Amino acid sequence: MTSKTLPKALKCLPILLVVVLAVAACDIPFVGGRGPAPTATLAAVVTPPEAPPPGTPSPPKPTNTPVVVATPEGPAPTATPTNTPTPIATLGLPSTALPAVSQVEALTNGSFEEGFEDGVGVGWHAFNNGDAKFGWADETWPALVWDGNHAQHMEIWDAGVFDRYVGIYQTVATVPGVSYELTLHGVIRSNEGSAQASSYGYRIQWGVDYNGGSDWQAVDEWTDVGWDEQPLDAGSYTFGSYTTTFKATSASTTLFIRGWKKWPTRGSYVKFTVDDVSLRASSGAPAGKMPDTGLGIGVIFLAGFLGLLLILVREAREIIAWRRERK
Ligand SMILES: [Ca+2]
Repeated sequence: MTSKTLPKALKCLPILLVVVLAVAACDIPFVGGRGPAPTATLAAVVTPPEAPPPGTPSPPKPTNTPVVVATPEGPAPTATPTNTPTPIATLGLPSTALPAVSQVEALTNGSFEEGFEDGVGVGWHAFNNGDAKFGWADETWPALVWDGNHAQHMEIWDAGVFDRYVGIYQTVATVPGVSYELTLHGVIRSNEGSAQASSYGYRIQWGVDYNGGSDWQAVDEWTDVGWDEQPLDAGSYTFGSYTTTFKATSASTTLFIRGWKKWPTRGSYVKFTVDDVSLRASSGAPAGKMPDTGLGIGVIFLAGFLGLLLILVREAREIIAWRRERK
């Protein structure tokens, strides 16, 4: 070590100290520090009703006029409904490869306030499996509207065979690998008036075609939303609310919602109401920004701080060596 080393080292020291002090003075979210913990608790939270509960209108009769479609020669049911729990998407650490995803509503007319065509909400399509009579309508009875002034009404009657389905679906643009939160609200009404009386004969389920297809019978898994039926003319109703998440696997995903009449009871009538259906990205990141977990910034500054310490140690050793050399 020569005598020229010392001025260089001493010249660097103040700068390094200033940098270290500046880093220490900043409120930097180091890992394990005082920054807020990541909050990835988006899965399977039942949304509390925000809209006022259905009122008690009179007279207690629905005012909708369903569009009837009789299809006596429909194919035999091939779907095997299951009531297995909904697969909940896993929420891991943010990935640098995660695409920018808008958290705006993916569905069109999910609240059914944007009009109907032939009884089906604009943006949605209808389906059924025949061998019964089916109807869709613009529900405007306040007791059966969750938000706004309209809801989607669907019904089945004159069913002489098992497992009749009536439903709606919509295909939306999605981002592969991103989790989406599905929310819906609704009511099931029947002649029998209760799940016990009908032997759980009427259910609402949802399913997804992860490739954006329109064939409801190609859906691999249907999930029950857990709502039990209520009397046809109760006057006021308790809305069911349901929230879950699933992960998109392609750029196009189709959401199916169906009402299910299990038993061949021709004299039994079932009416399904669905409203405020929502599908939003639940793990997306605003464009150009990583999720704010504090992890990335903390690691960067921690690495910088350790680098500065190494430089200081090295300079100190050089000073000691220089002093020994002078002696
Ligand atoms: Ca509505």
